[in-house]
Amino acid sequence: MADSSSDPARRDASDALNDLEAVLARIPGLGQLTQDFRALRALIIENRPPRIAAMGRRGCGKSSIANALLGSEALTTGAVEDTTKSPAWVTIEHEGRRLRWMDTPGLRAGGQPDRGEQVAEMLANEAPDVLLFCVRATQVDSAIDDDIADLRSALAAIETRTKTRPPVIAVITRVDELPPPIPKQPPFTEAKRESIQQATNVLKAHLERSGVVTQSIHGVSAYAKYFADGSLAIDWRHNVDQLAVALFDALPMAAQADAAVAFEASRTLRRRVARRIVTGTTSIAFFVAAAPLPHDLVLLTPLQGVMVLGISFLADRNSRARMVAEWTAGMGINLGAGVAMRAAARSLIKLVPGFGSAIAGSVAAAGTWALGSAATRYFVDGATIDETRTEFDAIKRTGFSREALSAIGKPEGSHNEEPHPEDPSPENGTENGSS
Ligand SMILES: Nc1nc2c(ncn2[C@@H]2O[C@H](COP(=O)(O)OP(=O)(O)O)[C@@H](O)[C@H]2O)c(=O)[nH]1
Ligand SMILES: [Mg+2]
Repeated sequence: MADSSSDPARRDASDALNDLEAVLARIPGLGQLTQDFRALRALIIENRPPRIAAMGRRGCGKSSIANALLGSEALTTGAVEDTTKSPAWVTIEHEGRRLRWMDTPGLRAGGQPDRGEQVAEMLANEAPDVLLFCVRATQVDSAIDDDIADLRSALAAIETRTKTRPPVIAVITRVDELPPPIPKQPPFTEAKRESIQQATNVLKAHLERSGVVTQSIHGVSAYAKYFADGSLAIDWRHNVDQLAVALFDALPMAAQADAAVAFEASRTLRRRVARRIVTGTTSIAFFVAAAPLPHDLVLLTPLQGVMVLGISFLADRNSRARMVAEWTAGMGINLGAGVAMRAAARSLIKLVPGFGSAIAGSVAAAGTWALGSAATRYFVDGATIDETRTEFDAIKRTGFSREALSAIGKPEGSHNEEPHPEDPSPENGTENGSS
């Protein structure tokens, strides 16, 4: 995914949202949309790759976890790490799916006195969104106090310099190595699952005793091998999807869209990002149409353009350009054109509101919801353009679904909208941009 600054479509989308917010700033009640505007900006415009720092002893399987999440052999594994190499953040990328990753044996590993200082500095300079505390399944009870002490030092180093503490997710790695030895690969037997549960309890007790707060603990097997063409040769991954969801939930919103694309097992995550984009846009559309503004459509079109653009970013990288073209032809809605109408929206800023509304709020919301659902079906779920158009026409005919009605005006409550330390808190100004 390109940087927002270098991407004209994102710049246009940003302008469109700014203009729209400026128009709406004149109408009382905008405050209730602050969260929606913030979500759209975070998910569509400000998005960046998630920064994940994995800490754990050499060979515990940190790099394998990055590979398992991405679904490719992006990092070499099993290699004896070069202890003279400085710890560093790397961007790992597979077919346009990107993660910022730092893989470190910890502050005290390596036997070099300044190594810990280097690790602390890397962590503080580019604070991780999430810290993955990795412990090999067979070692949850062996010298674990040292590992936890190291984790605490890392957290303290980050907190001292950045004033925030990243969420910690604990990962018990290589769970396939727990008894019984057979079968080695998933699906695991009841006995193996019991061993995993036991290891989890042990680590949990150690963490609780030491007072380190972790969001969750996951027993994971990350073992996978790939053929030269990238296809899977052996896939013994276990629980990687669950870890991906936990990571996603722990991320600030600005990193969630990229994470949803990056994690291989991520259709549900991409669907969740799409859904948040659609509910946010629908709320704003409802407000626009219900407000005493003329020319609702002039305002709604760019807004819907931003929505579909954001959803299109969730498509597979390799097929996105083709899909955007097909969408334009098949749906008769040009992705670029909607956003380009912002010039018209801008002229409206000067108008004094006071006219009756051209369309009912519920109709505008229904149309927006239907369009967003269609875009999700097409760009995320992989429906064909014909299926998408047929469903879209059906929704337009039968009208507003109950689901759409209940989604209007409130952010999706079921999942984590709990702000990451990086997310601005709701009371931190309303960024109305009313100038
Ligand atoms: N059996 C098994 N082996 C694993 C698993 N994860 C990693 N490994 C192996 O453990 C070794 C070290 O893994 P690596 O990811 O390089 O560990 P790191 O040093 O922590 O980055 C490699 O040979 C991996 O293939 C796992 O879940 N199960
Ligand atoms: Mg490694």
